Amino acid sequence: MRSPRAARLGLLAACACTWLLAAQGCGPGPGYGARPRTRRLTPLALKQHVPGVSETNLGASGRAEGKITRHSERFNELVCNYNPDIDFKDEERTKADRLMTKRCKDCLNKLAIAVMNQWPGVRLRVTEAWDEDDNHPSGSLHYEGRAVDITTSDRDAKKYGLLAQLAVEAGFDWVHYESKYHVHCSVKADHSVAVEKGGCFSASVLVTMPGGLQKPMMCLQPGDTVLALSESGKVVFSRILLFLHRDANSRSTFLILSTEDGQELALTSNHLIFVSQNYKLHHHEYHACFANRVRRGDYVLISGRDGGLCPSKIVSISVEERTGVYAPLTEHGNLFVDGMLASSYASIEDHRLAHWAFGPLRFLLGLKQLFVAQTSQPVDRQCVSKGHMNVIHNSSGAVHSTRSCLNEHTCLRYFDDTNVRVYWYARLLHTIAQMILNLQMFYE
Ligand SMILES: [Ca+2]
Repeated sequence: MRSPRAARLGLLAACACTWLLAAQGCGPGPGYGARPRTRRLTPLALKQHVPGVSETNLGASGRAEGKITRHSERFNELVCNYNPDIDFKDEERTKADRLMTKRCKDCLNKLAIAVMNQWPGVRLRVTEAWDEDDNHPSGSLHYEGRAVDITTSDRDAKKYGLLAQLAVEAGFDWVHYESKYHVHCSVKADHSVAVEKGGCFSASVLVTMPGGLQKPMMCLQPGDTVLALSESGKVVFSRILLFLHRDANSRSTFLILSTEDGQELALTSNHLIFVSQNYKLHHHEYHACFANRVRRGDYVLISGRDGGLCPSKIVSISVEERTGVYAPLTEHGNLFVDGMLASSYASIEDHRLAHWAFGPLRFLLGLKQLFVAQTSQPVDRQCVSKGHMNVIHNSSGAVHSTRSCLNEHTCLRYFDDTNVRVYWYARLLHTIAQMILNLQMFYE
């Protein structure tokens, strides 16, 4: 166990580093360390690997986590890939070449399509995936189903440099043109990716703007002010500083929390929300926990009609797949979403520590928004111009028509071009936090 003091000191060091990095640009961007999109395909050279660090580096596939055997508990982390567009060598006749982690399977399936597009009539071929026969050096990611060795179905070695580049594009976290006979690709552990993806709200959830207007999350912009809670427990308006994560196209599983008062909030299971197991009136008695810890009968805080706070009981929890993920960071580190008080933070189960660690960033962005003139916001005009005006007003009956109407229209199209995966500051803090904090604090 590391002490909270050590954790704070470590995160302070992280903040110091990020202050230096911030000088290089503190606006929303594609994310620190994110791989730039390559437009022209350049084949990898034999023995080249991308990225240029070692495979188990945090910036590539990350450390090995131990061998998985058929009898270990982690065996059920592996999935079988039955993609008919991929040839599996399966010389072991055990289907081991089809077994891999979910992330590995997703990348492989993407690559299979890219291969067919690149060379019509040629398919992707897997010669090795999960290894249960000790055929690799110790620490190999093949033992965890996180690595595959691939070729093309025609075994034309001249294609392998380009195949490696296609694998990079398909999202593998480390690709190595290892030998003239195959390309080796590997991925991060699924649970570490779930954390890195951040916790988010769905596109259609509503936030409350000044004047009582309600706006769908997908139309929200940095600089907008939304209903939030101050440290002293007052319901206030708080500025959106940026999006820690915004991706209109990403498909995720959301928990739908419904309260006895009719509110319904969709958020990912690793997002923090304030709850109490009992009916409590004071906001200090509500603690932030991962959404997947919320149980029926727990209480959340909702914004009352009189501008105050009131507890509301969770009466049902369901699961739904939705497209679009959004994580806005407000000045106060929280906001009311669909009337329920939720944190701006995710992945680490300590709202106060997260709010403190994001302090420097909030300060810088607060200054920036004060001094830089607000740019025009075409999306706002679009959202209210095409006949949506009637449904944005705050009336409980109008809420549903707002969602269905806006889903298909202009907001999504606008944000298609301005997606922010995970903001670089959040990504960096998370990497450093992984090194210094107790692992139990992380979402698994
Ligand atoms: Ca094999």
